[in-house]
Amino acid sequence: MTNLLGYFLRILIGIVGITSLVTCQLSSFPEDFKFGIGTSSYQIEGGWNADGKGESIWDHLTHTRPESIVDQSNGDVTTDSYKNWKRDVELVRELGVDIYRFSISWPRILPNGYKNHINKAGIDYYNNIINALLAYNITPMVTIYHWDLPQKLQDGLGGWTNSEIVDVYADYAEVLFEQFGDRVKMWTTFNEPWHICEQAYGQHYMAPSFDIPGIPIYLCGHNLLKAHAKVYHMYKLKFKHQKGTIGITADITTPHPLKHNEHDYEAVERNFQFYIGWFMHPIYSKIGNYPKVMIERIKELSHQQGFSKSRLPSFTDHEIKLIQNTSDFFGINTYTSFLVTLNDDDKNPAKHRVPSFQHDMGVIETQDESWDKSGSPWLRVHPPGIRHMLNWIRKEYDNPVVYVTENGVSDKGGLNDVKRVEYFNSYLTSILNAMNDGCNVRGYIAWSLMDSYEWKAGYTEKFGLYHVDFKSPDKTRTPKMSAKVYKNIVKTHKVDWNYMPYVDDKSGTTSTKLSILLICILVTLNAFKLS
Ligand code: GBH
Repeated sequence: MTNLLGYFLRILIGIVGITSLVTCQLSSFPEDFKFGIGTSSYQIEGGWNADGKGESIWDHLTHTRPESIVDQSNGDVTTDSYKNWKRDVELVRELGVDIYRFSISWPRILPNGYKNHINKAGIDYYNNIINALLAYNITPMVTIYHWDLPQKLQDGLGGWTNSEIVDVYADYAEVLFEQFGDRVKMWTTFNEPWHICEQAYGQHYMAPSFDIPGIPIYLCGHNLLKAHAKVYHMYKLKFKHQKGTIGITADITTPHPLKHNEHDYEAVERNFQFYIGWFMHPIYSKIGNYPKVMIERIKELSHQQGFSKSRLPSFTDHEIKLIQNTSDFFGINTYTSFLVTLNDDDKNPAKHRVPSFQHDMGVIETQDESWDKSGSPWLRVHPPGIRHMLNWIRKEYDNPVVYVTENGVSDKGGLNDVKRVEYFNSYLTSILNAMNDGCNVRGYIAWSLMDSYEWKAGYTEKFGLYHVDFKSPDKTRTPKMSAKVYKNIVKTHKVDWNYMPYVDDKSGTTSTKLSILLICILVTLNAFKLS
């Protein structure tokens, strides 16, 4: 009897051993999966007024209202990538990635915003970067707009709230296709429309930092979608011969139900629609237009609030058709998750201002205190979120081609960034799970190449795989542990939990790993022998 029990126990342990070995095998990304690394112009370039560059809304905000930045800093110099671009291309190459995702500064190309004056030095700057990347066989993925609008367009037009911006943006994009399109084959029209509109016009957050909740944000979104579609069609017609792809990148903090009841599931769905759907429903859904829940809620609330029409503008049928199917890939940025519940009382101003985006959505967002903290107050580590989010996109939009265009975590500094390594491993594992669920994820772009200017948080939050010594004259870059691990992930197409060897003090780690392996092998062999 005891013999029999021992016999079964051994088989059981053997099975566990084999399964763990097999699951290791499955956790690898397909051969043609693309890995990349990302940055954005204002965050890394510096040279804010060098060689004819015009002022951007971020130059303006940080210069005129430095108190609105946590450490009163600005991006005047930051990592000085304007001067150090060669070094930065080398960093990208060191990582071995397929893609470098960076953005072009509109006022560096068109100092006044308009195409009547093109800044030659700006063109040269990006040409140099693009050519250097291609020489190393790295694909440039260019974001046309990552938040640094020419200040002249803000002052003169009211930025994204004026429909004039549609044509002006299209002119700017046309200059980029003309100048760089022979070599750049991956374009993104916008990085994070939600931030461009809600966080910039609806609250004092991103530049131009207006605090006019619930009204200009929807004008901004409307113009942005039209601008996106206009540029997409121009690219596909006039620049067809360039044979490139063009998409858009939205962002989301993945919502999960606070409690498992119908009420909170509705909050999850509404949250997805207000963040992702606002911009992606018009482009990706079969019926086009804004999500039904946004149209209905904003119309109803506007009416209750005494407005003569909905604060959410409406598209003509022609416009709806024009915006549909205008993205070759679905870009998504994500960092963290929310727990959500419905705001029971729609008229409850104590919870949300009236009117406002948050009040229109009618959802209360919190985070689980048990989720690991990062270097940013808004970012807690919750890896299952990304799988949940990718599956929502799969089901909602008929499984489009997806690129995770940003994902990463912040800390307060240091080279032994174990938490960042764990973050990448666990989020990538969650993406693999999503791919096993059937999600069509084709690429992953880690954020960010190096520590840089983190918008309102200034230099107080670090997202880089490379450390930047901002005090040194040449802004010295040094790889963190995460750079070495990510390099290995890119090379092997597998997550890498064996990162301890990258720590300077690695006493004991190799022997621990060897003993675990030995035990696994012995147990497996033993089970085989007995059976
Ligand atoms: C990305 O967007 C940006 O594309 C990138 O430039 C940036 O460096 C990266 O994130 C890291 O932040 O709770 O009110 O403080 C995500 C933008 C900006 C999302 C800050 C959360 C905090 C909102 N993030 N925001 S709040």
